[in-house]
Amino acid sequence: MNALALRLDEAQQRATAIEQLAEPLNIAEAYEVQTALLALRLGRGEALTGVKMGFTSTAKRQQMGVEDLIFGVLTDGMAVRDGGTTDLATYVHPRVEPEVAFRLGKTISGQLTAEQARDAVDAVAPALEIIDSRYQDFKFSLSDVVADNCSSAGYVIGSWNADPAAIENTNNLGMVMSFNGRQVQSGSSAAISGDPLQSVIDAARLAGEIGQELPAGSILLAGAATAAVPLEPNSEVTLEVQHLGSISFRTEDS
Ligand code: OOG
Ligand code: MG
Repeated sequence: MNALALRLDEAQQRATAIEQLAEPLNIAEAYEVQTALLALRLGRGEALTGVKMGFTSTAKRQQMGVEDLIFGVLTDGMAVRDGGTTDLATYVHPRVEPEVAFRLGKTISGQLTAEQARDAVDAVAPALEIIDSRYQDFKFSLSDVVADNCSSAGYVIGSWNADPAAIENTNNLGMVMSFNGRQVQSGSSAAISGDPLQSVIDAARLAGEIGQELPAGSILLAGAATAAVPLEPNSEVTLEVQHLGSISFRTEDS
């Protein structure tokens, strides 16, 4: 299992794709590889900042041909500052997705009611996720992508909004993502499992299933509202989320 984590870690660090796994893993084994990958990042001095949900929208499930919800981990080494720049040479074949992020005010794990999930969130923000499969052609099975930490590569979070009304009303916000002012995706936060808050419930359940908890202070990326779009060099990527504001980052290619 660790050998697999080392291969995926090296692929990420060298920004070079590897072949799909020859031996199929079961989901529990795939999450073990993900945990080993995180240990390698922590060993390099990175800190865990949160988790992300994946395949929460029909658009994403159709784009990637997979059916189940997945979750991955985020570290400070993946954070891109709002208004900052990221170098495309550090990724294999990066794509970007429009998302919503929550910040947890309470530690959660296992089954939560909708009310408990809402209560565990202390702020909400617009977010962009940069995903980058370490597999050739961005192709994978469900367990392959889980082992690859669900393609996690980068994320940008906007200003946190702690207004209880904002947290309560994330279920139908208009979202527009643009490259250099040209709209590339638009949709609604309703595409994220009907309501992005559902991702808090699902993340707590999935963490509980593998004996983990999501600590207070964690960031939770709720999942993409639309299909992902390949990043292009020298672009300004912006996301505008109704009521929550806009965020952006620039791409360069060294
Ligand atoms: C897996 C990551 C999916 C999302 O928001 O649905 C994801 C992938 O598509 O490579 O982050
Ligand atoms: Mg995502």
